[in-house]
Amino acid sequence: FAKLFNVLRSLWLLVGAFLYIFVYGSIVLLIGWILGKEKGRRFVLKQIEIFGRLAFKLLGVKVFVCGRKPDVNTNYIVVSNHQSILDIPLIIGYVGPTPFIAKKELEKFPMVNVYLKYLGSELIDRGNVRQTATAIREVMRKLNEGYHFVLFPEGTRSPNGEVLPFKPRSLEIAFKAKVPVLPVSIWGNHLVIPKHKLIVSGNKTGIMFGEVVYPENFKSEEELRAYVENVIRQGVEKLKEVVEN
Ligand code: DD9
Repeated sequence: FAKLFNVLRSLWLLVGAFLYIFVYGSIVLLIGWILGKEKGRRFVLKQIEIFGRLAFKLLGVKVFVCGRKPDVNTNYIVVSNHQSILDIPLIIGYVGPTPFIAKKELEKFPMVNVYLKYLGSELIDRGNVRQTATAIREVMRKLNEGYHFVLFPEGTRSPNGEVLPFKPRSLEIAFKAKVPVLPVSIWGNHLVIPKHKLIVSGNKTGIMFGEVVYPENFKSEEELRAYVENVIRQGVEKLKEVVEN
């Protein structure tokens, strides 16, 4: 019976995602355009945040939120572990509608790519040195304008949810721009929609906020990276207990 339920949920994921992201998503963009620049942008961003939270409700997944998002009176970079495509709705729903620094491959997802761009995301083609340099310059420019960003320093989704080693230099942008880092730990999304699968299975997930980290307190990117990685790993361990019990 549980298997049948999961198959039905997976079908629902495909149909629901299409209706929500393509059909409703187009209507939202149209209303945003009609409302005009500022009012329209506020409306669309609110809808993106609502989508982030509703995605879990519609899939029948309970979200445990540990800790409160700390108040930071400047812009920051959200640094999170990465397990599943569901990390994107989880972050936009519970951290806020924030641009992503992500792999160029996400450009392939119709409509999602429109929304990623709408948020001001920078998609990086890691095989292309020149494009990467331009995208990083753009991130730096937007950080100076006060944008927040989300970054997944493992560089890929972890297949079993365990935190992968952070890629060397992955926190260089935060270190160079001296922008506070908001560590975020995720546990459970990899069970709901695992990497390379569209079968919905688990029904619990969680997100935990760590204390804000200030890059100016570190001598090098390596030191900052090791510290943040450790905070996120500890967060994941605590979350496992909350989500799995
Ligand atoms: C109102 C539909 C919102 C769809 C948002 C997709 C977000 C991807 C970043």
